[in-house]
Amino acid sequence: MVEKQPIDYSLYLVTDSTPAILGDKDLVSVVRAAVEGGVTIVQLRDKKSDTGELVRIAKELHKVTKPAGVPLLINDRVDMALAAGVEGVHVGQDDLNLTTARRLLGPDAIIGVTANSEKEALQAARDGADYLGIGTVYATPTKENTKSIIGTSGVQQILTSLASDGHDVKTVCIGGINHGNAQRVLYQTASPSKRLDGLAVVSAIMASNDPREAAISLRKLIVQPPPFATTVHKPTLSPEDLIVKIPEVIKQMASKKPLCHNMTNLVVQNFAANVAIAIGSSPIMSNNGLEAPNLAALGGSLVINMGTTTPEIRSNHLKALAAYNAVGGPTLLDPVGAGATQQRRDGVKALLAGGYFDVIKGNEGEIRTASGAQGVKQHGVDSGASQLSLEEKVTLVKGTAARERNVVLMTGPSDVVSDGERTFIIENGHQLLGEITGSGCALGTTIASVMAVHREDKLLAAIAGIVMYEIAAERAAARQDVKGPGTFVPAFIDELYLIRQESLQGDSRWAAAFK
Ligand code: 3NM
Ligand code: MG
Repeated sequence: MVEKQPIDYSLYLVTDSTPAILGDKDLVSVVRAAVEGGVTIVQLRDKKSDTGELVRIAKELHKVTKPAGVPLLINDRVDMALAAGVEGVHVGQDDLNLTTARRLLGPDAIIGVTANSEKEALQAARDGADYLGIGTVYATPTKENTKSIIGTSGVQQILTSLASDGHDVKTVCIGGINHGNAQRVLYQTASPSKRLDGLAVVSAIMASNDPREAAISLRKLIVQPPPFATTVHKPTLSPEDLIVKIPEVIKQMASKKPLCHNMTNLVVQNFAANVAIAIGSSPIMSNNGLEAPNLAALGGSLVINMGTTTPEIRSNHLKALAAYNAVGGPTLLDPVGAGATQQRRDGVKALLAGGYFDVIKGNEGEIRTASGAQGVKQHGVDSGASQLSLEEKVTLVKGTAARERNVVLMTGPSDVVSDGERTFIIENGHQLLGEITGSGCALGTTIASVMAVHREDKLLAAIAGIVMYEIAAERAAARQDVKGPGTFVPAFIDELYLIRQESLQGDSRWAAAFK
């Protein structure tokens, strides 16, 4: 048997001739420009034209794609692929089935299938699809009545299940992919066992005024990892290692005084800013997304705290997230009260779909909601009674971190933190932290401050932040003059400051209280 020529799926253009997307541009000219710009495969998708017209368009496009060595496929219509003599077809779940299409087109034709679920993907792979178009990733106005929106996590799940079923079928994903999310989608969809071979786009190229440039810049994005990608091997960390490394990392932070940009709620602005100063970072409290690009350029980190939510604040959060993601500035999400209201549930979804967070930090209800659990009931912003065993927490935190390819921290009497591979349970802290407002929020500020200087191992940065914070709380609570929450707050800020000073002087004994 002759092996098929390998096909490059990295930038897959799906055409659209509707005025809303193509505008008054000429379809053939747009495809020519896109091919010049580097699209590697093209699908003619036209749900409106008559058969004769469609065959004519296909032949025109083929004159552009064929000399460039770019395969041309036709959506749905096997008859037209045969009539126009193009390289293959793409069939949806409601179209002609794959086996019939294969029989009609022969073994050399490229046949792709739309897959929305693990079941559809496995079936198509078993039936011999050349590639799968996995989606819909994000809601998109380009396609009416799309099935479920599966996000990057849904794509990752499908890839994992294809790999465990032993398929090496090629894969692209589709739906709402653009220049702003291309790198992140490739990064976050990758499972340890299988990654996408490319991205399929309609409007990112077809609706562009400069389709050639749109294709060139997408190609550039696709071939390199996003600026926030963790590329280093993740070293194993023993508790003994941590006792040595934590004070070093804190010293590194306090001596560099990084900027920590907080988009936080009305209640904790002042407290979080004081905590930042005490630990040795430089806080800026700004909820204006328009100034985030300037701030991100200063090399600091970003905290997005959902404690105060309005539609306007959400749009500022998304702007700032994009600005920090673009330069690889570390970002932390604190999904305050995520399970309490529909607004907040939608908010956390929109933020996770809208950008990358290096760390997601929250209490049990918040992390469960962020992980996609249904029916989490939170009364206000407090965690409420715990519903998960420690074992279940570990599974959830680890799984969510692997899915998002980041660090997830669930705070509580035992804090559980994981990067999907390495998981720690931290037993430091004091119950007085639960008696004051904003202690969780300012922990986010602390972790983000550490991450701003220690980017090579974000799990270690997160652990260093937690441990510094919670040991300071233990030391404050142990003071003779601390009688309750009121006297605890100033003592706590003092202890954070003292731990910073000790670390700067190379005195690392404080970290021995780590447990
Ligand atoms: N198929 P844009 S989504 C053609 O989910 C198509 O199967 C989809 O357009 C699917 O890149 C889609 O403009 C449209 O978001 C994608
Ligand atoms: Mg179809």
